Amino acid sequence: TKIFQPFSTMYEFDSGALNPQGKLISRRLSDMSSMYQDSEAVQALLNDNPLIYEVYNVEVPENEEHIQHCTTILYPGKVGSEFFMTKGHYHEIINRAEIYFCLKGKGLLIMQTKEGEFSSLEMEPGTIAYVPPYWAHRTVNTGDETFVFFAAYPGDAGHDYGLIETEGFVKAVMEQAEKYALVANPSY
Ligand code: PAN
Ligand code: ZN
Repeated sequence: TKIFQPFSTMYEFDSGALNPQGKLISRRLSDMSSMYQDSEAVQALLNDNPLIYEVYNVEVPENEEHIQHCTTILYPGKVGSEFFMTKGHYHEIINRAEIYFCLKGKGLLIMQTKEGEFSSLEMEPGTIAYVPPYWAHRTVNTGDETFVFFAAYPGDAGHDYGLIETEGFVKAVMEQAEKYALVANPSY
């Protein structure tokens, strides 16, 4: 057996970034334009193509021995009245769980199973959310500042975006009367 060397990473409290930054993933509106409800609002924003979120991912091997960990920085904003959000996914190995720890800002963690069960949890600094095995998960920035959370999950979990890309989530998170509302997604 090859022994892996211990190491640490610094979390930057102001920005939410990691140092060293690891593998950085950036997603703009054009990377997920079909996931928002209001296609006219999408078209109107596509020229600017806003940055919606970034993931700083500590690089460890993608196998069951290891624990993937990363921060997600989800910027504030809306597409029409739908809040900025992550793509969302099931794990490729669907029975792999995950822990989210909110560090900054506020948001909503929405989850669903393939049987159509739906659940949501509010996140604020200090909230530790548990995503159990079999639940797809997406985060939504429901505030007006940057929403940041740390995540840890089994090394071999993988990400399956396919079903979410075609069907979406059971509910969309929209702004209504200066609060958020969960609205049925007609294409689910
Ligand atoms: C998170 C997510 C991250 C970005 O680290 O991957 O927040 O969201 P999407 O992967 O849905 O674009 C996680 O759940 N990892 O398993
Ligand atoms: Zn995940």
